[in-house]
Amino acid sequence: MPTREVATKPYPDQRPGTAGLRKKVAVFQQPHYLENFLQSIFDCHPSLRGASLVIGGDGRYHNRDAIGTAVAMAVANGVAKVIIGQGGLLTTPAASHLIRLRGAAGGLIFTASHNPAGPEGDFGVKFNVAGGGQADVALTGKIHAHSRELARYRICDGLEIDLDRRGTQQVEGLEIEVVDCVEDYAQLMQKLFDFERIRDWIKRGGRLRFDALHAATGPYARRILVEMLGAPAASVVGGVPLEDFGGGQPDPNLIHAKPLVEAMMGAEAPDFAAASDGDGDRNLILGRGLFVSPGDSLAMLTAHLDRLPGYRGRVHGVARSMPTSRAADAVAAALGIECQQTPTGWKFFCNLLDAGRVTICGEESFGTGSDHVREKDGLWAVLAWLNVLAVTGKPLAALAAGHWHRFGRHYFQRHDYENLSAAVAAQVTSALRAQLPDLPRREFSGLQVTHAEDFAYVDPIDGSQIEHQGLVVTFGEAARIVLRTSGTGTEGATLRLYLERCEPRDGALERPAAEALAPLAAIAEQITRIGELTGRKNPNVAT
Ligand code: G16
Repeated sequence: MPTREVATKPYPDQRPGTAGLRKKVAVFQQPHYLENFLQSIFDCHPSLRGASLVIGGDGRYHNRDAIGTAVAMAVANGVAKVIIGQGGLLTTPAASHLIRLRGAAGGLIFTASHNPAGPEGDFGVKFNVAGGGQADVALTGKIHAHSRELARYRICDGLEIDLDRRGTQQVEGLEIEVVDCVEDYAQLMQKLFDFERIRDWIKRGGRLRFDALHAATGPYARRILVEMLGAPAASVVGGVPLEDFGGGQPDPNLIHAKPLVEAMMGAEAPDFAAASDGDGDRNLILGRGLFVSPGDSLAMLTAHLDRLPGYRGRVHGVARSMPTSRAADAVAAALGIECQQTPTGWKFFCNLLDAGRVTICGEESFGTGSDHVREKDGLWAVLAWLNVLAVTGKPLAALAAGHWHRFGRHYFQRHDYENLSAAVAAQVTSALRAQLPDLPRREFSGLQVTHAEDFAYVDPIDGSQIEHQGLVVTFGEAARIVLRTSGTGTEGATLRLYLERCEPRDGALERPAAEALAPLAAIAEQITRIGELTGRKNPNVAT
């Protein structure tokens, strides 16, 4: 089969964001666009030559075409073997696991995560390296710079692969192995969690519901929750992956998973419910009448982790992204373990995980995971919670109440101001940045600013540094306001305002978050003037 060199022009917009490259489908469908970016990866990561590459995606529109292109370019760029999830499906955490399991030199995951899909929707590429983590900032910077200079890419013509047939095919010196997308991942979960106890919890009447939102986790949830753990088939909803995710947005939060949230507030609610996103790395956790915020979920799982088989006697530390609430810090202090604060982006956890400094990590953006892979993992969080429910025998609401009575409650909300012009977003950010030096010791409605900073991070393992990762105004242990620009949007700029207020353990612990945070939201407006400067009365989304 002939390998060709094709002339291409540079695409200056191929700058990877928080997790890979994300654009509208139409942008990816431009001639040579995807090829250009992939060639840049092959050129900047030469260890792929002669090695294995894992390929999969979340099943969204354009997934199969993109996989075809990636395989044709892998042959032409000297990759020895590609391992592909059957039907082109692999969740991001399952891909991370496969990379580790097979000693692959990298992985391509075609997904735009929780963004909408379909011809009018979004598409994306995540590039992970050996060890299973996302490419670091230095490598993505190199890939971007190279993509701007690239003049030619290499591709093999006339390649036909059957993505639906499991097994090995040999093409032009390239071995193509199509694997069951669930099998290896399910085996890993069995090692970490007490399946026997969860099965027993279900047998004794524990009821659960999981909404895969018609995205990649459907086959995983059906196999693990239904076939292996014995939950009734109807426990998994939205379990069939669709190219447009059924027209919905697979964003597991209070807005996009509203039907599930509402069901959990009703009289017929099961004991536990959860949802995941397009590529299966995010999670939403609900108990009967209760939404567990991601920061609380991280804190509570950290507190119970030692009781789960895969983690007994080896909980070394916890890490959270900077905007995530400080609920986990309180648990770490009580357990006497390390607690790290990193910039937003799962890749910043990887060095800490590799070094064994932290065992569990989490982000406010509905991401939780551990050192079992190098990505956040939606179904892992679901199974961890089911295991906690099974070993404690307590309802989720009782566990949460007990936790808050012990540690206090970190009320948390994120307000998103979407699709702003870049100029307006920059104006809000620079106005706050300019004020930072004057904020300490100022008082706002009884809360005193103790610290204000433009968050910078020095990686404790490799010493790499990064600046401007969000503006933080801290009111001691009592509260924080954080402002940062999203790195995952595909339209205009999105500003995120994060509000965190810690209610002491003898305080009002059972209030709705919006109510508990209303005074802090008013202070945030006074300090940032985000509503005034953007001309938006309210954020587009508050989660
Ligand atoms: C990606 C990263 C996450 C990060 C999130 C933040 O998530 O993998 O680590 O927390 O983006 O997004 P933003 O920059 O918009 O706040 P995902 O699930 O979209 O791949």
